[in-house]
Amino acid sequence: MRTQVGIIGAGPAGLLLGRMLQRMGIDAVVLEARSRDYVEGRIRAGLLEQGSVDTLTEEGVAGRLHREGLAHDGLELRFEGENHRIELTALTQKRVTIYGQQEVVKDLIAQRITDGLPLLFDVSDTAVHDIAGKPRITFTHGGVAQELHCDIIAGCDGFHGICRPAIPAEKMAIFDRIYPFAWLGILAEARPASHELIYARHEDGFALATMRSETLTRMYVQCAPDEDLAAWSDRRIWDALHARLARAGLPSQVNEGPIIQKGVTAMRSFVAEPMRYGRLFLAGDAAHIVPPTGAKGMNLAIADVRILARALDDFFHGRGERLMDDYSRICLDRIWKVQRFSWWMTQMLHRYDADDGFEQRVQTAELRYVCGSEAARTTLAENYVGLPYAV
Ligand code: RFL
Ligand code: PHB
Repeated sequence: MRTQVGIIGAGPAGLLLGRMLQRMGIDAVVLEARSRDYVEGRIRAGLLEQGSVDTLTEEGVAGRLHREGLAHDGLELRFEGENHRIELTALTQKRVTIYGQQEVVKDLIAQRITDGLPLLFDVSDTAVHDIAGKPRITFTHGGVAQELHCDIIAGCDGFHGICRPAIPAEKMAIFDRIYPFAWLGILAEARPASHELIYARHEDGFALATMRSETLTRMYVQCAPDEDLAAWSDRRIWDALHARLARAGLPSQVNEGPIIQKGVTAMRSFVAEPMRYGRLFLAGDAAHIVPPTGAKGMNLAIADVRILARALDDFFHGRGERLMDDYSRICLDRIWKVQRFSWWMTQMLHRYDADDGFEQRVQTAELRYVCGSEAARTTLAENYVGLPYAV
């Protein structure tokens, strides 16, 4: 087989890249290790920046997003039993939208299948070859070994994929922080606690109340990185949520309901530099991970792909390699700003076990400063709704 761009991974990065290339008249084949059901059912991110919504709209894949997504004009910060609203839209003229990552993925898959474009699920033994010369991808599909020749390989295969490790270690610098805590996340059939997201700092640890719809609530509580899920009965989870999201003197807003999914998410900041080697380009989680506190992972994947698609458009349409050569630099400028924001939100809102009270007082002071200063609220808001795109 032969194509112009071999895309490895059908997450938000790979699927959106496939769609953008299609509209630019560039051929691509998307290869995915998992089944369609698995990819469409994987519960992950839920919050889209304004720019991500605009990008999906421009690409003609946002019909359902506009019907079912929940647009938010603010968020709530809760600490010391007090609630403070950050007016995202009043401060930035932008909004964020709650729409599950798996819904974005479903919409992109449906579009690609409707358009009759190649998207192979359940591929195994994927490997990349000659990435500095004439690249090839080998894989097995339906029990048959296959070879895909391409001009460019897009490594959109997430943090545990095969593309990043295919780059010689001496050609890449890795920057990594692992946090001493994780998030225990639940999806429950219950009304959301509030119509906006609540980020809470409490002496027992962080909690976040978010949602997927008016009837499906998504909540997270800080837990140990090696947490045993069996130690968290439904009762213990609800009690933790009531306590951590409490407002002094007011009844709990947390609505209980059947918990239909539970999982633990590790917290990490990770960047691989540069994001290109020869004809292999990395995009999304394949190149970087942020802790989920800033709600940035999927948005950053979309931002990478916007630049990669433009660079490939220039390359395949005779406008040269300048943007391809600049791909990594342009992406990393945004990535490090987003790393900083995600790290800052994380360290301001989580409990550090070794803390002797100093950290906690600094966190409270920082939260009070943020809530009390319009300049600081604006800084939080403009990062949260999404920084402007470079190109
Ligand atoms: P993905 O989604 O991991 O997709 C990579 C795909 O590649 C496939 N793959 C392979 N395919 C073929 N051959 C191989 N050898 C392969 N190896 C892997 C995988 O099966 C997979 O389908 O990466 P992508 O596209 O870069 O997208 C990144 C996002 O998924 C991720 O950053 C976000 O989910 C992070 N995240 C959040 N991001 C946000 O923007 N807003 C949020 O609110 C938000 N909340 C979250 C999050 C992530 C979380 N978890 C579970 C990590 C909340 C949580 C709890
Ligand atoms: C989510 O809705 O799952 C979500 C929202 C905001 C975050 C993280 C996760 O910061």
